[in-house]
Amino acid sequence: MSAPIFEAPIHALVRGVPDAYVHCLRPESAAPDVALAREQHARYVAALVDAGVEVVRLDADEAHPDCCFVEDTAVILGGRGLLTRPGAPSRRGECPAIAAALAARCDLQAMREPAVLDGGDVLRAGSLLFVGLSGRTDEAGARELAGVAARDGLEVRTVPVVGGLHLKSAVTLVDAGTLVLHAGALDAAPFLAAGLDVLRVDEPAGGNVLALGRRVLVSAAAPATGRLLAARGLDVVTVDVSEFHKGDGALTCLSLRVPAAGRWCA
Ligand code: CIR
Repeated sequence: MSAPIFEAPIHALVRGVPDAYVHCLRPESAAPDVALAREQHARYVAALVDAGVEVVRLDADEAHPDCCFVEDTAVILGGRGLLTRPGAPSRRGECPAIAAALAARCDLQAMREPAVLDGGDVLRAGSLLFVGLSGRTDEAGARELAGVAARDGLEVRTVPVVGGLHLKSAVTLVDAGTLVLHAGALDAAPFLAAGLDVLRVDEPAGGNVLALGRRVLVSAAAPATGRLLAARGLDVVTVDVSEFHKGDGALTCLSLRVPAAGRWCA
């Protein structure tokens, strides 16, 4: 069987920003402006559409202030996936609506208590799944994912996350064999050991970019990262997600991406 090809996702699930977003889980920082967050969300969705991704939109859920950060609620590996048990108890109620929306697109297995895992802690690079052990994801969660992933021949490798919310707060995929990593936030050694190229950047928001094939979305808060990736020939699109950074989120968090059959995506 030939290895799957890295490509832009075919579908992406997004969820609206509730009024309650002002009460999202966040560090001690300024409260987000919900109206501006909605405008930024609309531009983020437009960037996905412009990249050729078919977007599936779910309504906001006022009972769940963090519901727009859909990435944390599932890990999609193609035809198969894991419905997570998010590390923050207040977020677990986000999952049933996600399960219903994904039911027709992939075969989802639900995680069992007491394991916890957030999708923001899962970084796929080819046949490897790096799983961040963070304040939201534990060893049992990594084992649950490993069980699902093994059926597709994928291997889980755990990585300690000491600063920051999630693994992907600090490191994300740029292309099939390259990562961008916020230097100082995370040790590059596990990724280098896997044969990946690692581009180190100094901007905190630069560690989280969203690769959609050759196109890469980069936060407006990381202009030097955008220039670095453009110089490598990538099609960089800058998206302002300031109000999601205030909620400890970034570009990947705002969508759940589904690859086409026989493909894999960021
Ligand atoms: C949380 O603390 O759960 C949200 N305020 C932010 C989640 C960001 N998600 C992500 O990085 N995948």
